[in-house]
Amino acid sequence: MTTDIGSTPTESAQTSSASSNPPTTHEGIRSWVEQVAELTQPDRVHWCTGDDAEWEQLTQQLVDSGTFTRLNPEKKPNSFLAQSDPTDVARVEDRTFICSVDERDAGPTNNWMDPGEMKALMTELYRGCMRGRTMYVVPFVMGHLEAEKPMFGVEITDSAYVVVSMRVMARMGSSVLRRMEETDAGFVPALHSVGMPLEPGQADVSWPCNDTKYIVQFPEERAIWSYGSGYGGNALLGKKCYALRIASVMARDEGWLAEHMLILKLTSPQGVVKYVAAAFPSACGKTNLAMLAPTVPGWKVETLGDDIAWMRIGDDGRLYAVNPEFGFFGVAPGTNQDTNPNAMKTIDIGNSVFTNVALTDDGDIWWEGLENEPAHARSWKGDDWTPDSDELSSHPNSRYCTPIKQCPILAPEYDDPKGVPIDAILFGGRRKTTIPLVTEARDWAHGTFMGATLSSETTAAATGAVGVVRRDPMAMLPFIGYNAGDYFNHWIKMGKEHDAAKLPRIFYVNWFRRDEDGGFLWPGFGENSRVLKWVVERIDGQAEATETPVGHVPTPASLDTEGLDMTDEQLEAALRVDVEEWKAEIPQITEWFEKFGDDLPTVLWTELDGLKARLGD
Ligand code: GTP
Ligand code: SPV
Ligand code: MN
Repeated sequence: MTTDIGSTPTESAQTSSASSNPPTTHEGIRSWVEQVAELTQPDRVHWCTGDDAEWEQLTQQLVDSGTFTRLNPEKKPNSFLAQSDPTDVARVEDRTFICSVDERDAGPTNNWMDPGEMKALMTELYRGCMRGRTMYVVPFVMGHLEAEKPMFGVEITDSAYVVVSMRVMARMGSSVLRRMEETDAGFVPALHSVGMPLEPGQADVSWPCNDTKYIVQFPEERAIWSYGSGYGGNALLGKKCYALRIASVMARDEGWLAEHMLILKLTSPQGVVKYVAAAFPSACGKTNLAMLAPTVPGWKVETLGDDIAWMRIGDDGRLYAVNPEFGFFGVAPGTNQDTNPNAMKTIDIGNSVFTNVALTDDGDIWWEGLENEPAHARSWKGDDWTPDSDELSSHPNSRYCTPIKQCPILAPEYDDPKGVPIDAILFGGRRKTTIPLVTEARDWAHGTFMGATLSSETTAAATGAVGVVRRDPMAMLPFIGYNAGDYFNHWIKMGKEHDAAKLPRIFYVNWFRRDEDGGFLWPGFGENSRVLKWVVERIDGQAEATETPVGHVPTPASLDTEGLDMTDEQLEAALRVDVEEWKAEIPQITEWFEKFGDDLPTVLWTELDGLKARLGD
């Protein structure tokens, strides 16, 4: 490592005064870092190595500053709890912008501002915003470093919490920087600041952030500017900002797909392997399905990813998926030994960061739905909490951030840069009514229609109202980096330009349908393996289905219900296609499609006409 002229003897080789020589020969990175330092005026610049010593140093620093509480090492080794500012707990969709050159290219579903105007505005916000702080430079790669074309990024941030979390969530540090230098690689510049400079003598707070927030993507430039929030989806810029918003634009231009999907490997009792990708909106069950412990005997699930899939057509014409991430940033509440034993095993190994969950008196974490409810704990807000408290112990969008390599059922194919050939794509959402447990699309265009009209109740993963049904196309509403009409067209084109027989079959699932008393009709979690089994049997031409106006739905007998604790009536209700309920969807779908004007592929109008006709007018 190069010696920094400006560093004091006590500082590590990677930390320097802002003006000293950076430890890289990569001109593009050097000049960008210099430029940002000039604007934001940090006290120090730290080039992240990603090594253990750096982790030790930064986590200890976060403990000392009160951002982190070190958990009891006998319960959760090398793990930490962060309590955020109570206003900075989720993605901020109303503060998220796609600043394309033309407003038309952001489409009707994104916030837009002229890129020049946005840059002028944010430049003023960034001016001096890192005063009194350290500026961290995080070289990272989404996907494999050994990929044919590695997808590099550099995040500049003034948050050590972000650096530590990025180390869990993405491949980052010196090895990535070296590869970028060797190949003089291009990269996505991703600038982040919590937006809280410290004046001389001013004490820091445990979770610095700013009431003014901007999460901004510049799609043509492939650049990301984020300001004012420390929360995962707003601040770990490799994740939603890069791997979904910017990558979806790259994917459109280059003929592939960047999707909000889990990836799993399913092995039948006969040893037949299938790979499934599934898109459910935020906090609607991807992590849980990805790590499923099947209740159907003999079936095995292994995990490849729980949030993002990049999918490209391979030489054999099949659609191959890779998970560009390196960790899980999972919803904590509801996770337990019963619903997701594999997530529990993953976090129990340690090396994890928990945000906005409760701290037990013996230094462990707790959240709603976890076993062993404590008699007393410190809530996510730092208050005394007991089971009688009126408030939740944990924020509904509290999260665990944990290395994917610790997952006991991680599929070995995770390490293959080529990815896995996807056999089935599932779309799904949270709907109390209307949507059956599982429906198979008739073909790719119909599947695209299902995805494009996907609807779900909003969750705590984003700020704003919870429980409101909205269209969330392909579970990508907050993540499509361009005009959603063009995005639908891109999906349709994928089906037209490639051999349909080799593409995945498409299904629509709903684990969240309710009975009259408001209870879930379907037990979900491990029992979802019954639906996966039906999906595989459909692909192999073995399972029966009823042709309904909305697609192929299982006959009750075709679903494996051996040992399932459900009455025939309940099962029938979970599978029911209620023509009146569906007729009520039509005006909503029509209104949704009308938003896109001429940009909506006509095929989708044709699909809607077909649905209307089948429902009978
Ligand atoms: P993001 O990380 O926000 O993209 O979410 P995700 O799709 O990975 O959601 P996750 O799997 O973390 O699930 C969110 C919530 O849904 C948790 O509280 C789960 O307990 C609950 N959940 C997951 N699967 C099921 C299911 O099959 N049935 C029911 N009723 N709830 C489920
Ligand atoms: C989501 O909201 O879909 C998440 C969590 O996966 S975050 O990465 O914070 O956006
Ligand atoms: Mn997500």
